Amino acid sequence: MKFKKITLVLAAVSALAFGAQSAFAQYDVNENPNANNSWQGPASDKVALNYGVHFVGTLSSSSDEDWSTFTPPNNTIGPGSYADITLVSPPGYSYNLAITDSNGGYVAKTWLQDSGNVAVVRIYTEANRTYWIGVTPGSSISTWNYQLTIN
Ligand SMILES: [Ca+2]
Ligand SMILES: [Ca+2]
Repeated sequence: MKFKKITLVLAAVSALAFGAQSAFAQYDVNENPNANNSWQGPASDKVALNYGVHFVGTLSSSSDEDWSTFTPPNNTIGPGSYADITLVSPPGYSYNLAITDSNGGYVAKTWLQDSGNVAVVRIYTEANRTYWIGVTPGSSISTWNYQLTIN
């Protein structure tokens, strides 16, 4: 993620003021297995991801889809601002990583890596926009967790 200097200063001040509450802190969030986080499920059942969040989930069946939302904070938006989204599937598996807007529309993305169980895509971020990020089964699923992160 690219910052302007002023944004970095603001982030540092914010980190001092709010400590672990900073938007840039690293922390883990586990999927709620009882939530309907399919694409069609209610937005309230989707975890709101942010920079620095490690979302950990499991594809529990070949029809399970896990969708999260990502609304880039306004202080991270600027010319050329972007987010790199990383999906680490269980070893030996390669789950699908999908990114849409809230209407299911296409979001332009660049593949930075797609090898083995690691996929990384870059999207250019815009103000006041929510992205939907989906992890869906590939050809087979594992009982192991996958991890989704945004940097
Ligand atoms: Ca799941
Ligand atoms: Ca699900």
